[in-house]
Amino acid sequence: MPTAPYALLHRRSAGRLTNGPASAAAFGGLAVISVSLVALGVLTASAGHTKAGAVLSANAVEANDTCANGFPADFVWGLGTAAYQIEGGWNATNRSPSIWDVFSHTKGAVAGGDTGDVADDVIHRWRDDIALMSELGLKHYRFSLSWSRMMSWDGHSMVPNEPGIAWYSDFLDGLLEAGITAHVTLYHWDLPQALHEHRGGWHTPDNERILTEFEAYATLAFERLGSRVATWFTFNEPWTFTVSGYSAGNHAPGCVPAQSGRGPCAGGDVTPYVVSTNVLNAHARAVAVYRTRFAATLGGRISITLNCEFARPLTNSAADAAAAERALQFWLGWWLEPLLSGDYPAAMRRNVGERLPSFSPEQRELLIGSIDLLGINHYSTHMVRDVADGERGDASSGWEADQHVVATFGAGWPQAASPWQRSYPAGLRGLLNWVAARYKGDIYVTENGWSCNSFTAAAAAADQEQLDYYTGYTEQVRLALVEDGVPVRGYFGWSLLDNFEWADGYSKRFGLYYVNYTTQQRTPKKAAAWWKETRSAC
Ligand code: GBH
Repeated sequence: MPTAPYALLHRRSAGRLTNGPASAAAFGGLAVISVSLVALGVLTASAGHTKAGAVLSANAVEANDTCANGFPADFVWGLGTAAYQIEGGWNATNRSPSIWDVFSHTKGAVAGGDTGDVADDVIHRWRDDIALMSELGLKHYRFSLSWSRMMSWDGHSMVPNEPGIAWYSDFLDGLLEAGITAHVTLYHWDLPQALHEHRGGWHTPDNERILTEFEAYATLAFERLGSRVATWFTFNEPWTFTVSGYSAGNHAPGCVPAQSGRGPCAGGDVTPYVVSTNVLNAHARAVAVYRTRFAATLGGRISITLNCEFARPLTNSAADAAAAERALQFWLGWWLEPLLSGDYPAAMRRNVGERLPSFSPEQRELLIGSIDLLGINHYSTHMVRDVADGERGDASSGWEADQHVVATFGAGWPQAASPWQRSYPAGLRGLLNWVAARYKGDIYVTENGWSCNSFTAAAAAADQEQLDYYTGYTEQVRLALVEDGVPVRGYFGWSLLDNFEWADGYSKRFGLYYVNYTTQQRTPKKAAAWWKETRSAC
C-alpha cells in the first residue's frame, strides 16, 4: 500500500486546512537554590526538578535508581491542559474575550459550532479535578493561564484583573496542598481580543506595543503566582498558532495568505514570519525579566514549548533526505535556532528570502540561550519528499508552500480520530535525538497523546488504542534516554481531561478521563489506570 495522501486529508480547499548548543547562561537557573519552592514544600513533589543533579548525563543513571517502569526515580511524569480548552467560565472572574472567544463564536469556524464558553467547567469544578489528579497519584501538572482572565483592557492597555488572579492563586494553593508541582504556560493561544484589535497583536511588524504588553503580563504572573510555579513556559507551540492562525486560517484569528486589503490579516505570505519574530522577541523579553528579577528568589526555571512532528525521508534519495531535514528546520528550527544562535535557520533564509525578518543585535543577544530547558510537544511523524520541478508542495502559498516538501504518512500506521495523527512511536525517539544534537540542556516532552477513537464513556473506559499509544511512545522516550543518552527528564501526557480541541470542538478526545459534556462527569479511561499503576508509582 502506498503512503496515505496526508496533505489531501487536511485540506478543505487550496491553502486551507480542515483540522483543525545552549550557552552557559541557559543553565543559570539550575545553580540557584530554590528557597521559596523548598519552603513551600514544592520540591518534595519534584525531586530532581530544580536541583543541579538534573543535568547529570543519562548514562550516569544507576540501576538501583531505576523504577519498575525503567525510568530513573527522579523522572518527571505529568499531565497537561490549557486554559481555553478546559476552564469555561467565559465571563466568570471578570474575564474578557480572547481571540479564541471571537473565533469560536464565528459561524463555521469550529466543528459543531462548539465554543469554550463552558468546556470542562474547571473554573467551578477545580477542587474536584485536583482530587481527580490525586486519585491518579499525579505529581506534576502543566496548565496555562488565560491572559484575559489575569488582566483586563482599560481602553489603553491591559491592567491586573484581581478576581482572575485570585482564581489562579487559589488553584495553585490547591495543587500545592495536594503535593502537585505546577508547570505553567503563559500563552496557550488565547490573545486578549483587545490587543489583537487595538494594539496590533502578533501580526504587526516590529510591534513594540505587543512586546511591552507581554512583558507586563509575564511580570504580573511571576510576581503574583511565581512562588508556587516550578517551570514557566512563555509560549505553547508557537508553530501551531502561527501557521494555523496566520497562514492556514483554521485557528484564531483565522488569517489566510490570500486575504488582501485592510485589516489584521492583510500581510499575506509575510504574516507568519512577522508573527514568529514578534513572538520570539516577546519570549526573550519575558525570560530576561524572570532571570533578572525573579529567578534568584523564586528558584524556578523558564523556557518555551515547541512542537514538531518528526520527518523521515520518503525514499533513499538525497533530495528526500534533504527535504526531511528541511521540514524539521521549518517546523522546529524556525523557533529553536533563534533561541540558540539568534537567527532563523539557513534553509528558511534560502526559501523565504526577504519575507523573513531579521533580529537586531540587541534582540539576538536576548534570544541566545533564553531557555533553561526545552519543552517538546510531539504527536505523529511524516514521511517527507522533495517537491518536483514546478510543484509548489503542500500548499499554493504560505508557510506550507515555503518548505518545498510534500508530507505523507507511512503505510499501516494506526489512525487516530484526528485525521492529522497516526501512531509511529519510533518517531519520538528520532525527534529527541535530532533535538539533542543541537540543544545540550534538559529536554521535557511537554505533550504527547492520542486522539481517541472511542466516543462513549463505556468505550473510552476500555480504550486499548490510547493505552497502546502511551506504552509505545513512552518506551521510545526510555530508549532515547537510556540507550542514546538524550537528556530527557520528563514526560507530560496530553491530556488530563477530554477538552475543547480547538477547530475540532468537542468532537476529538485526548483525555485520560472521558468527559460527558452534558453532566460534566469524568470517567477514567483504561490508560488512566495504567498511568496510576506504572507512572505515578515508581
Ligand atoms: C497540541 O497541538 C496543543 O498544544 C493542544 O492544545 C492540543 O489540544 C493538542 O496538541 C492536540 O491537538 O496536519 O497541517 O492539518 C497539536 C498541534 C495539531 C499541530 C495538528 C498540527 C495539524 C496540522 N498539532 N496540526 S495539519
